[in-house]
Amino acid sequence: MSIEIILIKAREAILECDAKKAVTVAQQALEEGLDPIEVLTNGFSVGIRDIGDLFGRGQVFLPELMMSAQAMKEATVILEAALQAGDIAKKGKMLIGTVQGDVHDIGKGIVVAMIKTQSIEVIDLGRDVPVHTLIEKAMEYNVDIIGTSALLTTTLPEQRKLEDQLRKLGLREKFKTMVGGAPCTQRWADRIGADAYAEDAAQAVTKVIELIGQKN
Ligand code: B1M
Repeated sequence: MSIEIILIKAREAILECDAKKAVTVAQQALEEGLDPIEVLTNGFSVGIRDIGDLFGRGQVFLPELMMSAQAMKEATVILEAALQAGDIAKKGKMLIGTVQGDVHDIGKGIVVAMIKTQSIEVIDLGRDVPVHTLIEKAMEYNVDIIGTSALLTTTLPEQRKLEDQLRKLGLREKFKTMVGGAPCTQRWADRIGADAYAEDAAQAVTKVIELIGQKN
């Protein structure tokens, strides 16, 4: 099956909220030797964003959105497993979490999977993570970078809270920070004083490597 057909089917599976189809398409993609990241980025992710737009316009409802998210997660697990793990803890360490009040973690999962392929250790605290936990764990694991993902305009201020809290505790210079998530922009990162912003998982990898270079 060609990459074009796989991408169409991947998008369809998410729009149809069909986890079984999503899993089959992910497996087919791997059997065909296709790039898992391309299938995630240009297939499944397009579907989840499209369903998000329909949700935003009131054309689908929360249960469908949740089923689509579940289908996306099941496909993601299969595709991520095919990514090269690489040797852990060679170049640096990063802590990452979705900010408090926010349960969106599909995109963060893709970012984590991509960064792990670069011999960078990633400690993923999951979702709905308070700022104080991010800081405590960053200290405990002595990481180089703290990354936060925010998908809601209402939770975006948590990224600013992290910057403020780090400054208040005199820890701002100890860590590099990176922000991401759909409502996030370079302008926002500049405004709050984050060290880096990444639009997608591929850019996140580039930025993380740059940040680690600046630390060493
Ligand atoms: Co929600 N949701 N959702 N949702 N959801 C959005 C974000 C929304 C835009 C949909 C819409 O209305 N059109 C809207 C937000 C509106 C706003 O704030 N402006 C919204 C809403 C309103 C809500 C609820 C409030 C709905 C409700 O309950 N009434 C609720 C909130 C719950 C909460 O968090 N407290 C809610 C719930 C959910 C589900 C649970 C059903 C599910 C999440 C499941 C999960 O993640 N486990 C869900 C989903 C799936 C979405 C959409 C459809 C898709 C998100 C996604 O996975 N995108 C989303 C619509 C959309 O995004 N267009 C939507 C695909 C993913 C690959 O992209 O996450 O952007 P993304 O990640 C990218 C980049 O952003 C970047 O790289 C990733 C990979 O390329 N990136 C980083 C992300 N993090 C990064 C970190 C980095 C660097 C880069 O460095 C640290």
